Amino acid sequence: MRELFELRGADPELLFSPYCWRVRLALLHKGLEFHSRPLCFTDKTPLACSGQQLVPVLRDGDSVVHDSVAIFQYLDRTYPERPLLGAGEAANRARLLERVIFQALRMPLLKILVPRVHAVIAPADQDYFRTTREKALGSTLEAFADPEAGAVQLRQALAPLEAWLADQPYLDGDSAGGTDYLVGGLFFWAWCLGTQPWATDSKVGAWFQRLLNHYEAACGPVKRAETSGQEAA
Ligand SMILES: N[C@@H](CCC(=O)N[C@@H](CS)C(=O)NCC(=O)O)C(=O)O
Repeated sequence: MRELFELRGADPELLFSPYCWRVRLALLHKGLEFHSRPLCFTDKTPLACSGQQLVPVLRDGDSVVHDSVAIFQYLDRTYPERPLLGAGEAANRARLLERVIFQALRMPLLKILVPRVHAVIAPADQDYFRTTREKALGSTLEAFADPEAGAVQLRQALAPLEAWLADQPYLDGDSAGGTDYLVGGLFFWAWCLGTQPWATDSKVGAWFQRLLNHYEAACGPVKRAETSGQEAA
């Protein structure tokens, strides 16, 4: 049996972790079915098999793999058809690109999404989220959150992707691949939390819609948190 341990909100169907979305998209790309094991932030016991406390964790028969990029590499090694990252230099370049894009997009998105995450998680998770994130961010959640500044910074950070997608439908070319899922996970994070801090009619907006359509055609509608009115940039 194949199991994906992933993060859930108070609603068990609300899955919002960007790293877990990467793996969902990668498993779909490979055509591999799995059982979802949605966990709250503070529900760490099921992760003991992985020797660490973060999701995603993929259990595939006797193999237990954590970390989204390591899972991509595991999937490529174990199921070589339809490569995600490719081998050798290609895999290394994909990892580099993931780092660069991730660094650029994560902070702007966090400024937008931190209050949303706090709002959608179970009450028992809220203290844990606040304590761990305030320690990591070096400020209170309220002082850190700044959706307007985040949206401006995100638009700037998306400019290279916007230019890249002017010439091709996917980051990896004519069809979606590992780079699309590594980056796309961040967009699913925002989307599931009920926000859309990018313009629908941008190249990036159209690219995300293609990924979403593809996912929903195969797996059904993606659960989104209720919105409070703040929508597309
Ligand atoms: N580098 C890891 C990051 C994993 C990670 O940070 N996961 C978060 C969910 S978005 C987590 O498990 N957080 C649980 C916690 O903070 O206790 C990956 O790519 O999978």
